[in-house]
Amino acid sequence: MPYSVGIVGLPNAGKSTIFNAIAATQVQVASYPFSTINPNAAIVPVPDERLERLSSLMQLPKVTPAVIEFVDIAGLIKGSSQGEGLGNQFLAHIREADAVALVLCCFRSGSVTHPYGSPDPIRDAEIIQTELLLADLQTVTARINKLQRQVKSGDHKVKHLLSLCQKLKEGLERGRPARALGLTSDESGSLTDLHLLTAKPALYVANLGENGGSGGADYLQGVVELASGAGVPAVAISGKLEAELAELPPEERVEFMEALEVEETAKARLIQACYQLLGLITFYTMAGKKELRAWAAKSGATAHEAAGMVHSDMERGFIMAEVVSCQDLLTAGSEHVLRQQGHIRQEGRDYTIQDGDILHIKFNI
Ligand SMILES: Nc1nc2c(ncn2[C@@H]2O[C@H](COP(=O)(O)OP(=O)(O)O)[C@@H](O)[C@H]2O)c(=O)[nH]1
Ligand SMILES: [Mg+2]
Repeated sequence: MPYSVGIVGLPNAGKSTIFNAIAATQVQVASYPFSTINPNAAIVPVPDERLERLSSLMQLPKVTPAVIEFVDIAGLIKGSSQGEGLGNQFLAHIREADAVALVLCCFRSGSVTHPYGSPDPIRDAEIIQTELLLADLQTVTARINKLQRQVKSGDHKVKHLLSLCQKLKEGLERGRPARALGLTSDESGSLTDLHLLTAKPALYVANLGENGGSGGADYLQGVVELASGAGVPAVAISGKLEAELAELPPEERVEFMEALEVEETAKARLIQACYQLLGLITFYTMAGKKELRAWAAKSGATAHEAAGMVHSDMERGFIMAEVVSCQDLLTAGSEHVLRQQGHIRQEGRDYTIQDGDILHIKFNI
């Protein structure tokens, strides 16, 4: 399955509007045949300028982008962590996501009611954060109770885990999300089965009105400061405008964007920000000169792991990878020139793939 981002926020923050704008670019990718079953989930291509340039250079019959999944999660309200509203459902869906995008209402509208009176993105972010913290506190407390029963056996590992969970609980009680507690990767690793909501990478999405709207700039400034204080990214988007753009036929969309003097839609920036948030880099393959394909891999993935993403046969029979940087190929203009220039490297299974690598994997069948 592709890496996924859960869209979280208060009711009427504009989650579904943003989701629909993003979902309009949905693609059918053969490897993810179940992508259309859940109407609240969309598998979308990651906007990739390099892929476009490679595509026009190489002219292969088929081009497949890297994808990530977005999930429109039921609205969260005060008390969701205690089962209010659609509490349990929303918690379960966030648990399944690899990262969360927190949508904050930054628009005033006569026709849209705000669940707590009027927009106040800082207060709203706090409500959301509190619910996520409370949900995690429940999870950790339940685990501590279980570990306390087990620790009597004197198992060293259990003891260690118990003290880690206690440290985690103290942090959560102080209002600190798990991701901000400075856990080592070993510590985080031993807590993965808790699926902590506040351990997931998060970003703030400021949903602005169509033309900034009244107070929009102030709201945005508040969100930007909040995000930088919390060490998370912030992205501004006008959900309604993006949803309207997404409905236009492509030619009209271009005209519209030119009129607005925007080159890249906020939607594209949001998808790219989520891609980075997930810790993903892109590598490319050109299978049998038939398909140019971009793949999303975790930063730090090895050539052998990349081979496994492409095909299990390649993973099993891996011999080596011929590696070219996408930039070198675009500059040289052809593989032939690259070869002459000696820009094609041969790398072994433990090679750490770099963003923009083009891999040609050699393997035994
Ligand atoms: N004026 C304005 N209305 C918006 C904007 N974004 C969403 N809305 C409206 O707010 C209402 C709730 O949006 P929706 O996406 O369903 O919110 P959700 O509950 O978070 O999924 C809908 O009527 C949207 O049309 C915006 O940027 N400006
Ligand atoms: Mg909705």
